[in-house]
Amino acid sequence: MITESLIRQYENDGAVCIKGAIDPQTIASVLQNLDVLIESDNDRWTTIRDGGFSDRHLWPSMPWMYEFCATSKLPEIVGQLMRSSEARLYFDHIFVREAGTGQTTPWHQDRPYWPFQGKQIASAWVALTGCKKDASALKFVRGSHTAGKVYRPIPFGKDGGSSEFLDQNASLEVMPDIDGSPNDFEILCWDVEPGDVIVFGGEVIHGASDNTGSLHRRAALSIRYVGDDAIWDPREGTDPMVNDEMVTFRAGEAPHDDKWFPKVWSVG
Ligand SMILES: O=C(O)CCC(=O)C(=O)O
Repeated sequence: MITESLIRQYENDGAVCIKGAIDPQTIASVLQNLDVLIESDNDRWTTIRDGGFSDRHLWPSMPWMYEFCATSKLPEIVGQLMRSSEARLYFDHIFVREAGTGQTTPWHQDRPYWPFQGKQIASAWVALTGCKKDASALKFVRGSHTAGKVYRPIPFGKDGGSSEFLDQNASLEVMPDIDGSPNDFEILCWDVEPGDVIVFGGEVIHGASDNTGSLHRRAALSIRYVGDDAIWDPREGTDPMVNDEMVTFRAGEAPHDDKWFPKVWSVG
């Protein structure tokens, strides 16, 4: 499935779309589990905005999620695209946007939110429903990962601490106004069907538009993996979901701890 030309495209653009990477039965089963979650416990959602839900890091407590992250084709796809000899699971991240909602995902890079340094850090964003370029599709600033810039992360969650979070990252450059300067940025975006997978690196700028133009819920599952060059860097203000107290390695070391970062794929 992963050719040399696709790897080069990933390296140049920062993101690639692989059509039909996950089979329909698997998608149906993930959607079923997701429906149970949405119906069962509204309080658990870490971001509740108008018509949008998000939750993450379910794999340690939900076997169905671990099975999907660890035994589907995803870790191999991501590992090969990163040219890594192994892939370790970091976390799963659900993004649901109801029909008609004006909620967007602002432009951002992922790696600045996470306690890691490294280039071999990537996400596999799995379309659980279809979506169109003009309604909540994921979009990227093509090649933005090659500029060597780390922009200031902005808080997404409903939990407090936003101003502290902003202070901790105040030294970083503010994200440019991408929508306001369309001639300065080349945008990469795909219409997707259930089972299509977009793989993108931790430093490419990405976001998603609202779902006002759609009559359907948009649901996606983004699975984060780390590869050979990932180094633990638990800086202030990074996501505390897995923190320094929990792991068996120290800052500057590779995250070789099978409890929190299980090795889910390796070459050969
Ligand atoms: O699906 C979305 O709206 C956002 C996805 C995203 O930002 C990510 O997976 O890092």
